[in-house]
Amino acid sequence: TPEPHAPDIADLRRRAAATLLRNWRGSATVPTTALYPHQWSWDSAFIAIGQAHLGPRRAFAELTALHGAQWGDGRVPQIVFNPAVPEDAYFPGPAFWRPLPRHGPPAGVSTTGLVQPPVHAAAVLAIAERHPGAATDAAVRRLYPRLVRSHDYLFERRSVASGLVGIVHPWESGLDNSPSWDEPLAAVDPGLADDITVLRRDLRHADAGHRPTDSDYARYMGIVAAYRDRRYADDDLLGLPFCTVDPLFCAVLAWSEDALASLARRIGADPGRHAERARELTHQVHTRLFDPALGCYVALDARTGRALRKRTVSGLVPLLLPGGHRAAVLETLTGPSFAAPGVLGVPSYDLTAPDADPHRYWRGPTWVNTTWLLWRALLAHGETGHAERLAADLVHLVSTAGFREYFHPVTGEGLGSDHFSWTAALLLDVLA
Ligand code: 9WN
Repeated sequence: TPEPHAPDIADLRRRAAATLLRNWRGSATVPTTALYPHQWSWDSAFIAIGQAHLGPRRAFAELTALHGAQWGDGRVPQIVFNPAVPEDAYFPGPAFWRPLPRHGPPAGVSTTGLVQPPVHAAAVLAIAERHPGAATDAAVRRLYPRLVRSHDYLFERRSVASGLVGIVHPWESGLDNSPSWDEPLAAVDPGLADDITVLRRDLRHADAGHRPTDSDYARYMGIVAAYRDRRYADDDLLGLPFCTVDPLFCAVLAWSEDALASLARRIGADPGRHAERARELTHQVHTRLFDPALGCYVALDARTGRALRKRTVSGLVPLLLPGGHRAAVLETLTGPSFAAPGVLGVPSYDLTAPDADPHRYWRGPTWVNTTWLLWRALLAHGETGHAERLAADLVHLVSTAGFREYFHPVTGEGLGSDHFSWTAALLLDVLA
């Protein structure tokens, strides 16, 4: 018999599945209804990993829908806009991103011009491993060329700092207002500064103290406008107002490139090029982004060449990769910055830093997706004790506060939106 306060796991699983069903829109899933009413790129990868526990059909459908919006140049867009949703339901909506270039999405499809961390090939491998068989092989055969083109885009068009892969907007990191971006953002001209509060839709659905600031948003818009005015061309990345190298983005790309090698083997394609690319990027991350004094990896400002020396959760994610500075990162992950007594999950930022804010988005709160990535990394290295602690924390957070977007890392208070898809999806994976 369970203890009186032990979470009811079967009930949690049912509620997680109900959350995914509630957010399903016929061919893909929204991250949550009011705040994010369209399809997001890396959300869909995490969602597919959870859907795979309910069956392969929607898991593959989610990623097929996303790749249906793939650009002519191979990029998989950060947001695929749902044409049935009003323009002003989300800011910045589809009109702000236009005109989209000739190398943009298929005719009639509206998207942003940015990307997000490429978790997708790893997600496809996770679905395939859970549901082996002829139908899965057929689905993998259809998705594989699209995944390859999206990775080719990143390796070829986004190559910066000789051998690393760059991002051109904080939104591309997925960790939008991470302290790592404070320095490069301070040098960006704010666009639209005057009307930003009026334009922002997020503030209608979430507490302003839990979101990025107006000053962040003004700069986000300035960067988008500059990229849009060049028609999203990538031939002079350092001439854009923002261009950085992010440890999470690069580590996830190397991890997913390795997943592409496994997918290639399954369908009789050549895994060699993928294995080689994964190895080379892994080597670059380990040798160029590690900061021994901080005990973690750090981002790089590609425009100035400066290391962005902040201890964020992004800098722990290279633990997903083979080799590297495993012992040091493990010490940081389990030490006072991220795991002081009473801390739940992995906070998004070093809680001992003077500028940590445990309520504000990616500047302190615990998120399920980044905690999940580290849970996977710990399991891969046989660190089962630490992995089990993270899994138990996630179950505790969700069973007490609900399927929230993020959580106060100490009190466990639920923050941001509710009924959040990747929280539900990844909990299903942790409980499997
Ligand atoms: C901008 C959808 C997305 C996540 C990001 C998260 C947040 C968007 C926003 O929501 O960003 O992409 O409007 O704040 O930071 O990681 O993919 O859930």
